[in-house]
Amino acid sequence: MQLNKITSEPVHSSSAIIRAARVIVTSPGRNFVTLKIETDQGVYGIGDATLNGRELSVVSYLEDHVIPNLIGKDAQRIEDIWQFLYRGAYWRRGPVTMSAIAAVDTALWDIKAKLAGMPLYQLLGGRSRDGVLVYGHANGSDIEHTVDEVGRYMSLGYKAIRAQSGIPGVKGAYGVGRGDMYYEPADGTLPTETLWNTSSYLNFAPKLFEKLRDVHGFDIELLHDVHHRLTPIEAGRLGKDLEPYRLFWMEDATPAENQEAFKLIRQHTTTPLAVGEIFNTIWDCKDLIQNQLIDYIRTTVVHAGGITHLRRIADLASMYQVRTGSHGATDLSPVCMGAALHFDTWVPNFGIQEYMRHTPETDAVFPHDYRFDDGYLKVGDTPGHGVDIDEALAAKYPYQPMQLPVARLQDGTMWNW
Ligand code: CS2
Ligand code: MG
Repeated sequence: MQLNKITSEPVHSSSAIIRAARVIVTSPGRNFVTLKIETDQGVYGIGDATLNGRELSVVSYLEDHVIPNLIGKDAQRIEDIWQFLYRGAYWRRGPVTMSAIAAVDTALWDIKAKLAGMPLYQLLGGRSRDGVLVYGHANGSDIEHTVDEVGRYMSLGYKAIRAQSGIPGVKGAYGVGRGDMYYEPADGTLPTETLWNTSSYLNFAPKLFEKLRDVHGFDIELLHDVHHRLTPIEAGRLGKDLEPYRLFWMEDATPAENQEAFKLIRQHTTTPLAVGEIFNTIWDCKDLIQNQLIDYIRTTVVHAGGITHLRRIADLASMYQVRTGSHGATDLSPVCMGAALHFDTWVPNFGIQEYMRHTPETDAVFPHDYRFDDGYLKVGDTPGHGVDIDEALAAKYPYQPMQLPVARLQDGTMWNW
């Protein structure tokens, strides 16, 4: 039997030995970190490793601690490599570790699907749907502007729209864009200071959705992101006040470290709850799902350990009728989006996918075959996850240090951004 020269393991006929891996950092308008893994079969795969505002920590984790362990391994053994990186680190979980593992995992699924000559969704179990329902972001400086923006997204074909608005008395309210395309929060080498006022927000938000339903009716799905700002009882009140406007979901109503908090929210409202964009393993999701305290789980390919781990989370969620609603902000690269769309095309308990659209510069660096079609994103049939990186173009956009904003209350107290 032929043996692997580096690891002395048997080489099977289907093996694809990893001979090189490297990290590519590019900033076509914002920073992205991409892992590229090459095999002796001439096939390569790529995975997203972007952790907004903390990008270089994942670069170091990959270059210094992961890549040396990959060389010589069989890229076909995705599960074994996942377990090796997760158990082998000893220090489990956390956003840096799990984003690095996700990048490896995504690249390996890309390789496996390319070797099989299939689009990734086929390997996962095939199509469960024709297209992936996405929600876009409408945001405005005030109610009138947000109402117009929702109308504009409807005319673009969106069936589901997240609405955020500037709030009188709140400087730098979350989710309000500065350009005319969408909201891009990481905007300074040092964090921008924003101001938060819970009372102003709680009085304002129901008025926004009342107006949106008055003008646009009930045939459009509306979503809203509270972005971790409320206490549990405040979140309960907001959910109750929003009930007449039938939201698709209310997102991140309170920070989720204390999962018990969601019991209190649930006791007060039937507005569906979505959580999980900052979760990184199934352990963050377990209690919320098993106690049926949420309706949508927002974990993503890039921040929650890749396709391999996201599948476990989705399977757990399916037992409790919790559906997926993966994070898809612009700080998740097109590589993550491509992989997510294959996952969404397969996953039985799919709910919705966030989609913010990348800039033309970003789209050019990451050529991809997914496309928007009347409110849905559709994956192509290119073998793999269908996203590539143009390295020569990527090299023209060097890394730009950027951080996310912070929030303070009126008296200067630090709050949750
Ligand atoms: C947000 C994100 O899309 C969302 O739901 O919560 O914009 C989030 O603020 C960013 O991804 C942070 O990097
Ligand atoms: Mg969010």
